[in-house]
Amino acid sequence: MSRLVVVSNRVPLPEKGAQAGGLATALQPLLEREGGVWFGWSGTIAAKAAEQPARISHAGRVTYATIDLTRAEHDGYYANFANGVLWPLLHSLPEMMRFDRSDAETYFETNARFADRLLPLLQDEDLVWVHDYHFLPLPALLRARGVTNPVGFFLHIPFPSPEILALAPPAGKLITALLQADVIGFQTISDLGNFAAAATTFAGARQIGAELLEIDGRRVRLGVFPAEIDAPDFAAAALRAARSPTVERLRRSLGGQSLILGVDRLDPTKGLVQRLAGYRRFLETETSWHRRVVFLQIAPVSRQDVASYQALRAELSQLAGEINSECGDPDWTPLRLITRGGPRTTLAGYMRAARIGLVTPLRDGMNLVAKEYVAAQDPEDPGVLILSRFAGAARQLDAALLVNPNDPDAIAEAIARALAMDHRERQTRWRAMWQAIVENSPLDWGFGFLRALQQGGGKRSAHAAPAITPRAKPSLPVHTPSNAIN
Ligand code: GDG
Repeated sequence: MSRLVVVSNRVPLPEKGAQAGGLATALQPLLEREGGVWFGWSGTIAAKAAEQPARISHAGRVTYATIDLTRAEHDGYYANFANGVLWPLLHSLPEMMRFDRSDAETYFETNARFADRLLPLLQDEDLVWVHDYHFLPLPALLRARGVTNPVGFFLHIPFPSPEILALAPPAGKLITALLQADVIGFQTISDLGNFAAAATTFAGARQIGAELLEIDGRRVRLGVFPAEIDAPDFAAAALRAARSPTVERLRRSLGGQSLILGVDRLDPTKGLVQRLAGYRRFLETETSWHRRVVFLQIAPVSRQDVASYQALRAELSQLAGEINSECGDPDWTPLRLITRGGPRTTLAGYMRAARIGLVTPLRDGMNLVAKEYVAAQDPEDPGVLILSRFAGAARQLDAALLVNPNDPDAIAEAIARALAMDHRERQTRWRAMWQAIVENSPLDWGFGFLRALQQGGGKRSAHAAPAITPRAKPSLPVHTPSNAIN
């Protein structure tokens, strides 16, 4: 069987503990089961980083290989270009972008250093799977170093229209470099369509099939691979956690009030400012709900080395203070904002305790929290998911209350509607959403991509890559909506 080599900016090193973030949630089950190499940034900045080889450690069947970044690499590649230009642009939020040509240069140079450090770790039969916007040029940089292995790329975040992409000066260079991958995967069909349009516009590719491009006589396969969670497993974790002292404490603190819950990395794309405005509008217009409802927003700080993220944290704290001081009462605090993360299982228990899951990103590749909220519900008495129509997850979870996250009135109305929703409608909506996620898993997602890579890749290799065959699915307990969590 081929060895899997995953490349992602952040690597969930076991000694660092669980971190908030969808990429690790999606990938970890596959790596832990199949084994392989996980290569990326250590999370450390070091003056001598450029001279060091990759640091290797092992846990279970996974070999972790990480490199440090210099301060200049961190600032130019990671903070300024990946997170200050590509992240907002790919989320179609160009007003947040701050472009500087020297950052773009550092981004390409740092990608080249990642390629240099990865090269000695690669073996002939490896399947190389590169992840996300930090590494758009990596496929070309690996080819330039003679790598003939199948190289796949998956984008966890959305892909914008060519007009928006064009706002970043190196758009053509980025797309041309990425097209050196054999298979390029997206969360939704519209991301794929936007990419195909960009590839023809900026890189001279020709679309020869719905999911097939041709460039320089080579074929590049595109595909849609929506990121998934293990819903039965998460449901079981939520049921267990619901009985834990931590979740019991939260429940007691509510004193019978209905819980509205948000769980998001503290990130401008998650629509937290607009969400708080929507909740405030709800409190102003629906006074009969005062003292009967509490909104808990868990927003673990993320990318605090990026200035705009620090500013967002301060803005949210201020908005939360205003909501509580202006809409609250001496005996009632309508909003709890927590910027610390917690164990994923505890979050599962909180989700089960929540009457409403409020998931309103301005735009999101997929949004696994939405799927987790559905999985965590009690089938006999499920809560209501309020979901942004601009999250990739809205395509599968269209039985949620779908809202435009830019419209505080729409969020306020959806909250009022969800709180008033009768049991029958809650159950009907929940069952439809459960059906949409229960048959999928992160393993199927991963194997689906790797199968495509095996079929689409390997053509440059002198010898074909041996087949990667998914083993039998792990023996999950049999779950149906009625027996899943009882
Ligand atoms: C990117 C894309 C795409 C949250 N807080 C804590 C914690 N979490 C976990 C959640 C969930 C994950 O992090 C967040 O995943 P999302 O998908 O919601 O969002 P991103 O981090 O932006 O993920 C996204 C995803 O990649 C996968 O392709 O869906 O669109 O932006 O699993 O439960 N986990 C822990 N502590 C926390 O405090 N342990």
